[in-house]
Amino acid sequence: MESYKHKQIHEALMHAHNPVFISDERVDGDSLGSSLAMVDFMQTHGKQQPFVYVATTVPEVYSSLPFINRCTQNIEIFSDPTIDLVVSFDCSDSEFIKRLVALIPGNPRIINIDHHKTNSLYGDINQVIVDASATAEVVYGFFESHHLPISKDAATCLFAGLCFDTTAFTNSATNNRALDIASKLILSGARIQDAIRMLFKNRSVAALRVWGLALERLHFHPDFDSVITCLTRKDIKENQVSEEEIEGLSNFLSLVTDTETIYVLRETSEQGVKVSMRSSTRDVSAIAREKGGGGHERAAGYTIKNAMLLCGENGCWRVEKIVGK
Ligand SMILES: [Mn+2]
Repeated sequence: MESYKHKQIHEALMHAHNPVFISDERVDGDSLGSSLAMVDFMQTHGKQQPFVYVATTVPEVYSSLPFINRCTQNIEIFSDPTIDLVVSFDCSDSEFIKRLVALIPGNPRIINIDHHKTNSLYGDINQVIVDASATAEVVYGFFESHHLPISKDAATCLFAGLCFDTTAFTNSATNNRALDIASKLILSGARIQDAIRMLFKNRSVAALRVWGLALERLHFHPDFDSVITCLTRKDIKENQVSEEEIEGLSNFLSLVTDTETIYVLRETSEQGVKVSMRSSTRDVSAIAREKGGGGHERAAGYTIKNAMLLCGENGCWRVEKIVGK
């Protein structure tokens, strides 16, 4: 089934006149790496390099990724009636894709390439492999099933995706296949130092200070039956760090703590509380799905709307709904 779908994807890409790629709403190493590797495929096969639509600015750390200049935040690209194919990468949220596709005057086919357990299979072709460690692994499978040589650029993109989603081959998403593919990508010339730098060497002192606040507040919370910590909008504002800079805190905590399940609660700029969960034993994607979020079995999240974080007299933090909303 998997290789049959790869064949269908290959045919659709080769026959498309004007395809557009879409990276997940949350732009990260995997959504970018997997979509840009596919841009390389298009170029190698004599096709025009498609645009990769990104919902937010591409973080500076990814600026060295090959084909990054194909990323655009210009939503106007969807008004082109000649678009006949849309390919989404690493995106489990069907609403996000449907909203964008609705802007296209024509009736394009949708290919959905992903590995999230919560993916609702919204595409005409759904290549969603939930035990893949990253969407980059699924895209690697595409190259492999067609015996396509992987260029240095494509290898670098795919390696960045794998490295991002496995937190440099340390988290529970790391499996034999991820390591096997990584070694093959290195043989194909992947620039591994670039990927490592993207992942780790990008925290400002201010961002680490905010992480410090989160470390101080770690405590066991009986309601969640987990260790939790939190960051308020004030913490983020006072230290002048972007939300993007504090992403990765939950990955870091789950890497270095000896607890099974960790929740990181963070006030968002839109009066909500974003809950990010990591667990080595529980299926947190089920909790996320129940609350309208998404993710993987061991790493998932959701947002509580119209809520804020409050610190009680006992030093324990709790989520408080904003009254009147
Ligand atoms: Mn991913």
